[in-house]
Amino acid sequence: MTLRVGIIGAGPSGMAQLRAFESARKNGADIPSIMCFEKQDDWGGQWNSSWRTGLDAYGEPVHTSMYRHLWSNGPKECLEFSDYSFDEHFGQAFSSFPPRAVLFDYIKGRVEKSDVRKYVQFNTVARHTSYNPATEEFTLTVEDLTTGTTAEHVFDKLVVSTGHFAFPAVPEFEGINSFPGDLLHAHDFRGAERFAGKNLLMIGSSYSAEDIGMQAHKMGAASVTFSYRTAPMGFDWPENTVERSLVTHFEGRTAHFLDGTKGEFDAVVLCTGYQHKYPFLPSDLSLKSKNVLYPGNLYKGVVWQQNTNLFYLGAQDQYYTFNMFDAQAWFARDVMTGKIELPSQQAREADIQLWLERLAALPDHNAEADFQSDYLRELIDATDYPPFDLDAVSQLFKDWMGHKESDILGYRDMVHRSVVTGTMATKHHTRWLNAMDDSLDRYLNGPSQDVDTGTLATVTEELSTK
Ligand code: FAD
Ligand code: NA7
Repeated sequence: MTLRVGIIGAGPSGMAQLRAFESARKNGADIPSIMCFEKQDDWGGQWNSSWRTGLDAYGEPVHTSMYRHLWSNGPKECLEFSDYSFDEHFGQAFSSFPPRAVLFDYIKGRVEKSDVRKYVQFNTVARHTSYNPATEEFTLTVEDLTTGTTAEHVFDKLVVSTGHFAFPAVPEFEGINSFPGDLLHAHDFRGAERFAGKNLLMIGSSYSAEDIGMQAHKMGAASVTFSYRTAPMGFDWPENTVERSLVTHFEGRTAHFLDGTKGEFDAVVLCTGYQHKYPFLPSDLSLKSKNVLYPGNLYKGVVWQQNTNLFYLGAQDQYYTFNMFDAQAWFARDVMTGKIELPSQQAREADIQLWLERLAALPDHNAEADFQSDYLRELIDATDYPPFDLDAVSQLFKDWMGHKESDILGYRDMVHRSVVTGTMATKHHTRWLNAMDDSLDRYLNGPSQDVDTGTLATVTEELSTK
């Protein structure tokens, strides 16, 4: 009987799984019967952003945490698909840190050309899963959100690619209940225009805090204060930006910090990360993890230890993104089809422990980038995913982190070379700090496109950098 594969989620990870099977089919392999379920009305996951917060039109939790004015926070050359380059998709060179719409277009382009949309049922949410060990079958209950109709599907293999930046982690702080200003989690942040002229407090010290804080600065916030739990980010911040220790409590608009200082704020953004949450899975199949580079219980970061018919994609914290999901999807595909034979449970456990020990000993961010590069190397070596120079990408990550150290507002103006095509990115026509129109057209076609909508300052900046 043909193998039956179910894929939950059609974000970049689920799209990678579809592409992996399509690539095998093109190479002459018989591929399984595939069904993919996506709760939104389009694919792209986080990149398919929305103005909505809270619940969507069907009363489902809004998935995306992305916002207007989001530009790639790492060089595009670090996430490029090795089987579908930026050159192939866009036919022109451009800068290294494109806005969301450009990357959304890129990831969609590859799967649109692969004719895999037919496998995806959109507006369909995974509700419940059960596994029958006797028959080794999953029964997945899904709901068509447009009709409210549920259906059951039976699969031999199940791929969980629902992401892990959609369910916010929201801690409690004494007195926060009475804070009279704007109060939100990063998940519900959609744009920093509302913070112009405001004194803003960001709790957290990772990507969301840094980027939303600098978005607010870009949009004219009066001040930005970061509050860290473990360690400050330590960047050379612009004026009116400071880092403080953790908030101990609030009194009205006043936040008190552990170091005894205090400040008055108009708005608070909780940039306190996300929870791994898989409400459609029973607890014995559900990954419990913090946001780490190597979650335990997944062999090669992909295969569920106690049930090797279950696969997770993209469950790691991410230096690499799209190309890592590819490497994982190719690996998962080959395990599913038997091309890769799994070692014993004990050997798999020993392998997981080796990675966890190495993770625990990583001294700094540079070592983390090398760690994830080595992880990709293992996956890619095991499959026919087109290899690319992982050491060169690791160096790109290190260069990028160095640029952030020297200029947190200017690192997105730097350019990097593709390891896939050798193409050097071109300097963007507008410095990130002055770029207010994030559309694909304006990004690719330049300032002349929006003279009538851009501010005078923006146009002047564009002309002076030409
Ligand atoms: P997701 O993109 O989260 O996609 C998961 C999909 O599963 C979604 O389409 C969702 O609707 C669907 N789904 C969820 N639950 C169900 C269900 N029960 N039933 C059916 N479907 C379901 N990466 C970068 O490379 N560069 C960046 O600049 C960058 N910026 C980021 C900024 C933010 C604010 C966030 C949150 C992430 C950012 N990332 C960035 C990382 C991003 O997570 C990855 O690029 C990528 O989107 C992860 O893909 P995924 O498919 O694993 O998960
Ligand atoms: P991350 O990278 O998981 O970081 C979460 C941050 O939140 C981190 O600095 C944590 O501090 C902090 N945190 C968590 N819980 C608390 C509490 N209780 N109090 C104070 N601070 C806390 O999430 P991000 O949202 O920044 O990034 C996720 C993705 O979105 C990422 O891939 C980006 O590309 C965009 P810690 O250092 O653990 O003490």
